[in-house]
Amino acid sequence: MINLNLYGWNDKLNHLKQLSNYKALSYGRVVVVNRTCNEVISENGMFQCELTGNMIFGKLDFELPCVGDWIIFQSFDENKGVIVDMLPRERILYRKKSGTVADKQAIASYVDKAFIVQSLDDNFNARRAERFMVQILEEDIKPVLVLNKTDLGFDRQRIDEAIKHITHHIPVFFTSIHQPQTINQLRESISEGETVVFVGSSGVGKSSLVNALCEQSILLTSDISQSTGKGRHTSTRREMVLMNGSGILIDTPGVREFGLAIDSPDSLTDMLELSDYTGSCRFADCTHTNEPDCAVIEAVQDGTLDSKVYESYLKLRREMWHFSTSEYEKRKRDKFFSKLVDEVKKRKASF
Ligand SMILES: Nc1nc2c(ncn2[C@@H]2O[C@H](COP(=O)(O)OP(=O)(O)O)[C@@H](O)[C@H]2O)c(=O)[nH]1
Ligand SMILES: [Mg+2]
Ligand SMILES: [Zn+2]
Repeated sequence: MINLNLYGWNDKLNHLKQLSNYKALSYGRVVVVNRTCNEVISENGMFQCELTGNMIFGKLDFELPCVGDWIIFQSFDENKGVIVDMLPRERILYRKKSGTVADKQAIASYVDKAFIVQSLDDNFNARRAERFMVQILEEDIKPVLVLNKTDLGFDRQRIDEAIKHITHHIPVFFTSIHQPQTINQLRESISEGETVVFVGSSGVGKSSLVNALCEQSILLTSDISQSTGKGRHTSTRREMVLMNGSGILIDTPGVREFGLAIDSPDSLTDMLELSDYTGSCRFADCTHTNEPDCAVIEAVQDGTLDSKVYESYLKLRREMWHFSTSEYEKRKRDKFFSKLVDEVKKRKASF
């Protein structure tokens, strides 16, 4: 019998399960999502589960089970099952689907912490760290900045300076897979039953860190190919692994484009430490773009506020606004479709 508490199962989830029509069936957590079937860890081991037509029909992509979801399934073989229900989702990490603007894709759910991994070479980018942090905080997930590959040598002062405005909201770890004590420190920050998702560009060392934290090679890393000298990208599927006596780690393939799939830009000023200034603008509804006596613009002008942080703020805000309008458009569209369905039903009934 597998103890699902180690995978994050708790009283609250158990209560939610009792509300399902299928409460008598088996339950488990999605570990890997494939096109046609999901791997689910349950009290009786791993099951390959398909989705019922009802589960798929009428659902948008991001509403389908993702890694981390808790689902209820009917088992029909020693290790096969059909997913019949999904517990209400919490703390989901979304990413913008490539090609479409507002469509989002669920990366992982029931996430407690997100490790934003960057490597201390050209990959280090304070703007990208801000972007990840903002979205993660919006989802009530704790962001953690993991700056990896310290062994390559880096300018600590420059890094500290670049991230000083966000460190109130985000703990920072400096790691190297070649320096075990840095991995131990990271491991100690993860508690039992806690779900940690790793995000960041491809090649920064996410899979290597997961392997190092688990003290075994569970995931494939993109080691430099002997023949071409180029790195290979091998972790194409999202994977969830259990750490000995500790948390649950979810690796993701490189997420280059992490869209802001949220629609409340208000907290942005707080996250980027602009609230100190926004309170002193002349107008209460100041947009901090072209108003007279705008304390934010003044702070940029006199150098107390880094102009890069200000630009980042404007950019993220624009994106959020864009998203909220498209969400609104989408809801309008959904309403239109459900009306259409109602009318078709009515017409059918009158035949
Ligand atoms: N020097 C150094 N290389 C690392 C470190 N962590 C990972 N790597 C290397 O970086 C490459 C990409 O690692 P991988 O874990 O596949 O990155 P991912 O794409 O983020 O999962 C591999 O060649 C790793 O061996 C580190 O701390 N220091
Ligand atoms: Mg990887
Ligand atoms: Zn202002």
